[in-house]
Amino acid sequence: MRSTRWKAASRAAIALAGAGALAAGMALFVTAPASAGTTLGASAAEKGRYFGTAVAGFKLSDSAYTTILNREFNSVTAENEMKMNATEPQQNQFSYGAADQIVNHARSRGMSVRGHTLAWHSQQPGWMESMSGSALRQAMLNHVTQVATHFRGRVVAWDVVNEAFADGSSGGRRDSNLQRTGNDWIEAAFRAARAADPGAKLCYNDYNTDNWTHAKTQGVYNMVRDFKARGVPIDCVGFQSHFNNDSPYVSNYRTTLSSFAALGVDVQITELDIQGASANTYRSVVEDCLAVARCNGITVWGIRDSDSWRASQTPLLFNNNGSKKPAYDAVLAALNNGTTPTDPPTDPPTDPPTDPPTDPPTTPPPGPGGCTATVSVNQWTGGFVANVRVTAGSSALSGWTVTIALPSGATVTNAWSANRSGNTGTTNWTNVAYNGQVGAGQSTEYGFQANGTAGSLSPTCSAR
Ligand code: G2I
Repeated sequence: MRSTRWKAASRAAIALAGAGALAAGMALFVTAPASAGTTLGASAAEKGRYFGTAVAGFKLSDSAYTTILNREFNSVTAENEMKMNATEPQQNQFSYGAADQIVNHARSRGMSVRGHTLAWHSQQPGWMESMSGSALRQAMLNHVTQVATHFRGRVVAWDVVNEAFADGSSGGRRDSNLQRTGNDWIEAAFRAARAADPGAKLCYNDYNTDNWTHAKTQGVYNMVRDFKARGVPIDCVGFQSHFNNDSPYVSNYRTTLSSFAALGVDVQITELDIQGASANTYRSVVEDCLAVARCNGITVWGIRDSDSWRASQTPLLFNNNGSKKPAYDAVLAALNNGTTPTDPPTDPPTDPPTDPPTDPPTTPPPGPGGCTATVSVNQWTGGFVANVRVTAGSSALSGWTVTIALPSGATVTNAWSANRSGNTGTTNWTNVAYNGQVGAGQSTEYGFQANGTAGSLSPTCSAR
C-alpha cells in the first residue's frame, strides 16, 4: 500500500518535472529516503535493533581494535570478564575491575551492555568446581545475586544461564555439578537475577539451537514454554549461532527465531561467527533477524578474525588488519535494505525529485508519521518495572517522546535506554543517542523501575 503510494507520488513528480517545473527555475527538494546508516550500529538502530560485539578487556589498549569497536558497534558483551571465574575467583571475594572497564568503555560511548554469564557449567572458579549439593546451589544463587546487583542498571540483558542443554538427540539437560543440584536450578537462577536487577532482560543462552529440527532446540523451546506458562521470569533467548561446517546455518533458522518469539520472549543472536565468513550466509542471518519483530539484536563474537576464538576459521567481519571483509558489506546492506514490507522506500539517488514545495500537502513521505507506545509491567508488592515499547508509524522516526502519567504514590527510581524528566505524576521520556532512529513500523524499547503501584498506564508517543 505504502510503496504503491510512493510510486504514484514519484510518477506524479516525474510528470511535474516533465511539465517544465525545472525549466521554470522552481526550487526542487528531494525527500531523502530513510537515511542509510554507514556503520553496523547506526544501521541496526534504524531498524530498532542493536549490533554488538564481544570485547576482550585487554584489547582496549589496542587503538586499531578500539577504532573499529567505537565506530561500528552499539552493544558490547564481555568475552570472558563477567564469567564466574572472573567475577568471583575466591568464594565471596568479587572482582569486577576488568568487567567494569569494559562496561565503562561501552556506556561512556552510548553502547549498551549484554551480561555474559551468571551461571554456567564451564569457567567456574576452582572453589565452585569442587562443590555440590545445597552448598553449591546456595553459592550459585549468591553469585547470581551479587553480580547482577553490582551491574544493576548498567546491563540491559543478562545471559542468566548458559549452555545447560545436552548436545545430541536427547533434548535434555547437560550433566553438570549445577544440574545435579536439582532440575530447578535454572529457574532458581532466573528468580534470583530478577530480584537483584528487575530492570534487566533475563536470557537463556545456548549454542547448536539454531536448527529448528534438532532435539536440543526443541528441548530449550519446551523449557522456555514451560517457564512462560509458570511465570518463571524469562525475557529472552540467546542463540549463540557459531556456524561452521559441523553446525552450519540452515534455512529453518528464521523458523527457530520466530517460534521462540511466539512464546513471548525476545530473541537475540548472541555470539555470531561463520566459518569462512560467507557474505551470503551473513546476509541471511541478518535478514532472518530483521524478519522477526522480537529479534532485537545481533552480536558477533569478536571484531577481527585474529580476535576470534576460532581465528583459523576466519569467521568474522574484519580481517586481521582491520579491513572490512565482503561479509561486512553484506551485513551492512542487509541492515540498510531491511526486508519488512513496511520499510521506507530506498530508491537510489537517481530517482526523480519529488513534488515541488508549492505542493506541500502531497509531498512524500506518505502516510502519517508519529508513533505509538505500549507498556508491560512487572508488579510486585511496593514496586514495579515497566518496559515501554515505542513503535514508529508509517514513517521512520528520528526521535521520540513518550509521556506517561504515573498514579500518585508511584516514583521512578531508575531508568534505562531513555532520558527522563519527572519521576512522579506526568513523566516525559525521550530517546537516547542510540535508539532515536526507528524504521517505519519498527520498534525500540526502554524501561524504568519505580516504587509504588503501576495501575494501568496509558503511554502516549510523539515524534520529535
Ligand atoms: O567458546 C566460544 C564461546 C561459546 N559460548 C560461550 C562463550 O563464553 C564462549 O566464549 C569463549 C571465549 O571466546 C574464549 O576466549 O569462551 C572460552 C572459555 O571461557 C574463552 O576461552 C578462554 C580460554 O579457555 C582461557 O584459557 C583464556 O585464559 O579465554 C581465556 C582468556 O583469553
